[in-house]
Amino acid sequence: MSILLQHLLHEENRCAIFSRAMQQSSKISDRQEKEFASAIRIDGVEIRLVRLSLVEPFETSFGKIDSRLVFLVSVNAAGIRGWGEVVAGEEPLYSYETVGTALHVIKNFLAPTLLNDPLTSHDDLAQRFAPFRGHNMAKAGLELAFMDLLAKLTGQSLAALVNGERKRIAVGVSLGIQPTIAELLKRVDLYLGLGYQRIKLKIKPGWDVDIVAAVRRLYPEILLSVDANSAYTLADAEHLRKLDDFELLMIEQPLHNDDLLDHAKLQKLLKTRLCLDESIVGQRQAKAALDLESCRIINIKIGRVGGYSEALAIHDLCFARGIPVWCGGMLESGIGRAHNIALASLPGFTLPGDISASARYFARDLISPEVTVAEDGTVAVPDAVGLGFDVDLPFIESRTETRIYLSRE
Ligand code: OSB
Ligand code: MG
Repeated sequence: MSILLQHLLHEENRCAIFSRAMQQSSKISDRQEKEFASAIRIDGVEIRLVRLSLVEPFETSFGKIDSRLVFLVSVNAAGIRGWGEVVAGEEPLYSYETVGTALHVIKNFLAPTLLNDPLTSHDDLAQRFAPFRGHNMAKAGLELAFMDLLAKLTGQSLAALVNGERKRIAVGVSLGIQPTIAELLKRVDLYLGLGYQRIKLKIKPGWDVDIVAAVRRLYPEILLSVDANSAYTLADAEHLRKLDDFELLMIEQPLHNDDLLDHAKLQKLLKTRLCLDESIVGQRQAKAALDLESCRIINIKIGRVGGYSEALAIHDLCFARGIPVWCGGMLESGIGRAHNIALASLPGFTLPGDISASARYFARDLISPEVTVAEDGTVAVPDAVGLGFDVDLPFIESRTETRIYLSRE
């Protein structure tokens, strides 16, 4: 074992590196009492693009996919490997980022900043990424890998590293647009039977009020929400007001991704709470949205906001203002999902997340054991070190379409 690792794993040093007493702190570095005694020297960054078929197509207002090109990033130091995932899609539909843009940005800009000089802290990593504008999903992928590495080097779970508290998290399922209402009802019935605590229906013009009415008629009591992925404009306000009749938990991202002002106008016209997803790309947008009253709930996705530090800052801001948050999903593989589970263990995550069982997405996941949802609609937060799941390398290898290894010059 290297001297660095021996040092980091020593119980006293571990406690010195991260103080768990500092709850409510927005920065990971504030949870850290001092810089690492020895800096972390990253030996290499590996990128793998892995094709996984979805168990069934997933359709939203912006498109339909039947597989994911999963973008895995791993970093290694002192013989230990940390894993992250870039959640970007193959086309710039949910956001401008794609697998291609993330590959370009990581390879040419982000990874070189980590490989050149040893890292002294999480803050150090954030400072190296800060000059680069946007590309949050690319930044997050690398940051997640670094966080898993950090958790492993310091002998703790990811949830412990971010001061997560919950042992189990409540989860829901996001149901795509279906060919018929009958097909949708079949899926609602299936997932409620499996225990899921909340059903989210993807909507778009022509697939909205009627389907919500049909689901509500059969299930008057369930937690039910809708997600429009920016399919409407303020001119649709009267139509969207019809959704007020169905006691929805929230309406997620009805309007354009960068329009906080129109969301604020719409929120004033509706009884149902609005939740923002696409609009919240960082803590400044979160603060602006709350100040403007553009929404009353926020969906936090680590990828969309650029990593854990930004996700934690949004969590802390919402927690302080009594705004509920929940953890969104991007049809991640188990590796991205493991990070979502750690994040959702924080106390402000009071609504069920889009963190479904591995089997809801893929015939076989990249981790073992796979993520499972208990009958009570909860997922266990692992307490093993790092991700808390084993990464299934042989299976990843068998599905890898592209592999790129970046090392020090
Ligand atoms: O808007 O929340 C969304 C999937 C891909 C892109 C955007 C979204 C979604 C989902 C699925 O709703 C959430 C999941 O189960 O991963
Ligand atoms: Mg959404």
